[in-house]
Amino acid sequence: MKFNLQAQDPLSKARAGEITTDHGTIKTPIFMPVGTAGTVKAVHQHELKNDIKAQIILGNTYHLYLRPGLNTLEKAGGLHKFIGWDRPILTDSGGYQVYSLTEVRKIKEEGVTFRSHIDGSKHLFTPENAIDIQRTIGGDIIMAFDECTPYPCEYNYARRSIDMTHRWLKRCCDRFDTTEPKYGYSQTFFPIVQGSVYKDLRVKSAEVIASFEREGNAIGGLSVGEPAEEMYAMTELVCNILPTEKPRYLMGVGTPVNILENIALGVDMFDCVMPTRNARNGMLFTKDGILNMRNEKWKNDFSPIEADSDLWSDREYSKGYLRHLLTSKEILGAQIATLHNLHFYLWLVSEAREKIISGEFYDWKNMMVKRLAQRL
Ligand code: PRF
Repeated sequence: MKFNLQAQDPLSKARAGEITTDHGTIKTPIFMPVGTAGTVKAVHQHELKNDIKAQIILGNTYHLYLRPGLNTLEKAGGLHKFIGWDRPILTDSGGYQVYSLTEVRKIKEEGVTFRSHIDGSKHLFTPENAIDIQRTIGGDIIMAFDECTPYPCEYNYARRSIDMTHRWLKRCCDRFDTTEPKYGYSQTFFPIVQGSVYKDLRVKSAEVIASFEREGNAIGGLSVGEPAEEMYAMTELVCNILPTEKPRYLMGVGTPVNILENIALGVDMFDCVMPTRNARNGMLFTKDGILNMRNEKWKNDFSPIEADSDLWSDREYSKGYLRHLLTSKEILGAQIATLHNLHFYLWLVSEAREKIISGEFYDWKNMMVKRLAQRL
């Protein structure tokens, strides 16, 4: 993997760059649609490529390991081949999904035991097998096995937790550095900063993570319920410590406003279920604000979802029809709304990139932040 910094905004910490992987180049800042179980829900790979212009998508170790399982993924020749996607893929380590999806779990020094949310079967994730599993899935970028602390979190718990996450990181690196990719293209490994909302813990964690000198770095443990101002304060602190010449990935963030604010603080990569999940619940993100498509007020509005959009389905279908599909729980409603939201998120980050390159990012961001938060 290579990261090439191309431009920096003079009035903020925003940057534009290019990440090159064996599956192609990613122009940053970037948003990565979440394809948890080998599919970005309700979207064809063809649409991801041609309509949304996704440059990289995310997969989840936890889900893919449980189903279809490693045997199938290995026989298919890895996740890219299995799902028919030839651009980059990033996989999360499972070090978040086990905490958010499983009820019965036990966190120990060795790793985390948990029960499958599918059939109740018992499993153990360790730093070592999280790397082995991600080797088999075959993501271009693979993630450290960490503990994402909840919010709120006691200081002493968060302090002990980062120490364990750092010990786990050493074990992840040892495994990564002594194993090979399975499918002939290279994989890179990103460690994850934790530390809850405590400044000294974030500083310490960022310093430890930076000292591992991997090709990119991630920030975890945010957007877990803390106020946005606390999130920004932590991102700012951590971005000042993580090296400038490597990509920074803020995990699981966020709203369009969160994305712009964090770009301004120096973040290059984002992922979040919000555009896809909220689409299925009828929430549409637009340049002028947020629209609840289940609202009665759209019932007899036959104007296009977005008349000047360059997405065909935004021009082709009316708000009233989309409202009907969503309230009737028709599959096509989820498809149209998801396409719209992902297209918007990818537009937002590519526009941010252009503004960074042209030196207009700061004022544009402040103008957009006001518009994006409006409820229409
Ligand atoms: N760790 C991992 N994945 C994540 C997170 C984390 O802290 C978050 C937090 N927002 C989202 N996804 N491994």
